[in-house]
Amino acid sequence: MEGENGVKLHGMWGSTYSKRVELALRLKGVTYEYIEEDLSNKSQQLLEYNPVHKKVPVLVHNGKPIVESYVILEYIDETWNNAPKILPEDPYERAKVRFWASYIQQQLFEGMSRVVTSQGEAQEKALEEVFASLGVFEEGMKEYLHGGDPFTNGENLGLLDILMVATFGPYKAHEQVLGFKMLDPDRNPLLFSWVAATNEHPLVKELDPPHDKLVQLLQFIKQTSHARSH
Ligand SMILES: N[C@@H](CCC(=O)N[C@@H](CS)C(=O)NCC(=O)O)C(=O)O
Repeated sequence: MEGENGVKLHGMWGSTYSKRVELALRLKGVTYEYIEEDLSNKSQQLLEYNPVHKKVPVLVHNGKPIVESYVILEYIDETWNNAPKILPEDPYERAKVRFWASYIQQQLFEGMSRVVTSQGEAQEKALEEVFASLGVFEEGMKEYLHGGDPFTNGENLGLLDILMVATFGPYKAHEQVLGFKMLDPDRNPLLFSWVAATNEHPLVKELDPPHDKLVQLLQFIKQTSHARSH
């Protein structure tokens, strides 16, 4: 059994959800032990720590598990209360950031997953929806991305930067697997330059999965979801 002290993270290298949590821990300067899970043969600890969903990421802090990436991000921000803060201090600003965080998850990430896992007409429809959502999001982010700061949190990564780069950071791998662009500099210049700048952040670079390995994983996800739907 794992010890009671310290911080441990059960994750998976290619998981956007795990990446969110790793970025937050590194941003706060928290030392943690990383445990890579084989999702086709999950560890006993993972099943015990997350009996409801049996998914990664799971953060274990002094022996206590915290699950669901978004919940973990807020836990990290509250527990390691040092700068940089991941969420704004002001309740109204925090509410707005949470609204957009949920938009990234529900409209962008889930929309993008539908594009990857569908084909033909269904894929075209899913893609149109993602394009429409990206347009709305581009407008919404104008409030945060102006005045020369690279990130929505100024010089530091904040919640929206973490979620956005975990979702769209590997856009080149997405393009290679799909054969078309979802994040297009002509259609979404602000979002594109934001993601490009975020990809250059040293912490993001540290966690960048190898492009070819990610392409293989995405191809596998695409193929297995197509096989299931036939
Ligand atoms: N809502 C969860 C989603 C986590 C999730 O879907 N994790 C995937 C890896 S990307 C997983 O563990 N899948 C294993 C399974 O479904 O059995 C979160 O935000 O943490």
